[in-house]
Amino acid sequence: MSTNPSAGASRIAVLIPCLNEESTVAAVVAGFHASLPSAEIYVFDNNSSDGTVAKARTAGARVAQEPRRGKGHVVQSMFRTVDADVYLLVDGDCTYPAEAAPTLLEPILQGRADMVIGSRLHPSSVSEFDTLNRWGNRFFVWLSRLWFGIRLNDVLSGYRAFTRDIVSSVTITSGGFQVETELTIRTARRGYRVIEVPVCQRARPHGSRSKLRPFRDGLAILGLMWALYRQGRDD
Ligand SMILES: Nc1nc2c(ncn2[C@@H]2O[C@H](COP(=O)(O)OP(=O)(O)O)[C@@H](O)[C@H]2O)c(=O)[nH]1
Ligand SMILES: [Mg+2]
Repeated sequence: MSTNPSAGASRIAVLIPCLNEESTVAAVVAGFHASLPSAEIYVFDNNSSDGTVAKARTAGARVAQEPRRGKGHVVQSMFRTVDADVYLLVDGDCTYPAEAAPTLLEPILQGRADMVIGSRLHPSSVSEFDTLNRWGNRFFVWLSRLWFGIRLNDVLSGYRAFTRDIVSSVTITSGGFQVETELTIRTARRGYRVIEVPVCQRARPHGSRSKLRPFRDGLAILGLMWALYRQGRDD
């Protein structure tokens, strides 16, 4: 069930979904070049209307295009097309610390975990959430425990590391922002070892806008969880 790639030989892929992130993508790519010098960095764009693609390329990322809009479609495309031993998924909005990348990867490289979630709601994290987001996250954490027995502090984090084994065996069907929840639940209930490390999340810089629409996307996450709950364990 688990892979144990030796740290030195592992090919690491940093996966960054981006839609109109021209103000931050270059800093994100540079941050991961600095914290993981041997990693290959991929930006997955959805036909952004701003300068995201040019900035990502100039910063040294490989840029891929996904025609179907939505973060989930982009993650499906990443899973299909990027070949690596270990994967690190992160937002392109400069809200997650690139310096934490080695801490997320270490348990995987040492063979102690299959997925490591950067938890913004860990007791020792200091994260800048708006109130709706914080309570939404708490609700989904509570529901994950109730319906799936998942004991984590943050099931929706966009910052996480995982193995090649997970990429090849966990099926993602979500097209939008349900993707993190689906990845967490399907991975945990297949018996993979999912752990958390605390990360601190900054607010988006001024002028940069979240693509999340809290009510619509919150309902979609609830719908996905209900479908997985009804479906049971045999997937
Ligand atoms: N390629 C692509 N990236 C997306 C899409 N929607 C969101 N993203 C990216 O996914 C990441 C997470 O989205 P974000 O708006 O930060 O959501 P939040 O962190 O929940 O506020 C960001 O890097 C976005 O640019 C999409 O439709 N296509
Ligand atoms: Mg974000």
